[in-house]
Amino acid sequence: VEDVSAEQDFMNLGRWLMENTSDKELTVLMAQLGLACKATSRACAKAGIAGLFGLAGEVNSTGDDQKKLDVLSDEIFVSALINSGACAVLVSEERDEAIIVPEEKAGRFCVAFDPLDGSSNIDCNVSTGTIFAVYEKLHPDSKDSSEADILRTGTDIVVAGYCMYGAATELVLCFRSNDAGVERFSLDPSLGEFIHTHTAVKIPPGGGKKIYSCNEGNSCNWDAPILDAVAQFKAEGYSARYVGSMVSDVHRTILYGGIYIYPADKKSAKGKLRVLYEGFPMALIVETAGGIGSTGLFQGKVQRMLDLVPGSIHDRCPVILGSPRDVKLVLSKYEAGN
Ligand code: AHM
Ligand code: MG
Repeated sequence: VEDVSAEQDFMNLGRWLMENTSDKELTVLMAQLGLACKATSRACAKAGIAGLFGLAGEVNSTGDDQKKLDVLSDEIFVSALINSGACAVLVSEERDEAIIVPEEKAGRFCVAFDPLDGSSNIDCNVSTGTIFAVYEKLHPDSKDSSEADILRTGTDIVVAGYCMYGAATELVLCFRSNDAGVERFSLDPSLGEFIHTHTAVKIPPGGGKKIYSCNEGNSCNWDAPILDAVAQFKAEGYSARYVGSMVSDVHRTILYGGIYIYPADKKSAKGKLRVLYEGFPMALIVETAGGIGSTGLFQGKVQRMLDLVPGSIHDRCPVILGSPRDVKLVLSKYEAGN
């Protein structure tokens, strides 16, 4: 019933943006991001037929082998964002350096993005996603732009979002200034439009449908608080669910409740996930939905993730996010250890 009414309402992304943002430049930028998500969705859906599975033969900024679809989706987003005329600085997981947009095409915003997250799932047709964070330049009227415009705390983000390329392609947006909060849009492939389906999404408080999500293959390297917390989840009858694509694992966590953990460990003192285009946008969305996003014990203290200041564009941080009850349980283990 909900789907039918959503369709009859014809609230597509374009109309939703026009009704909910007074900022024309931001509206154009978000429409271009939506278009790039649709192009990436189409590329993922056609990948087998178009010969797009497999490696591109390159290694990206963080040392991972690049897949053909990683490269293609990066080009899609860079081109869409530069041509929006709304961007000054772009940071992509797939590029070592930030892109400073030439003055004739530059605008007020900076975007950090992972164009196709969950690379290990590309070739076996398991869900992947795009994650992005939009900032406004420190000095919007200045012609000068640099990495400093984007190396800022997560609390400065203007819009955070992700797009999941799953059984359906779904776009989730969170405008910091919008009262509604976390908004869901579903791609209707026959219309080629994102249709608004849910407003003000809230995460369950936790402890209901009990799910913990982490790569337990790394547990031999975890610290005692993470081991204790996961042992307690199991003792309380939690189910394990782990896709290995952050977008899917976090999307499920927001909708069903539970916890998603990618901690620091003995091998990786900063964890695996990147601050600017993985940790921050997801933490802002989860917090806006009523959840908690933390780093756990990191750089000597237990921190709210959004308060970090990344030191470099590809910086990493540990990620612990989800329902308040479940995240608090993990944090209580750190407190008990102090
Ligand atoms: P990627 O950016 O190279 O795709 O890596 C990020 C992904 C996340 O989507 C996911 O949560 C995590 O890496 C999974 O890592 P692991 O395979 O170590 O469990
Ligand atoms: Mg990634």
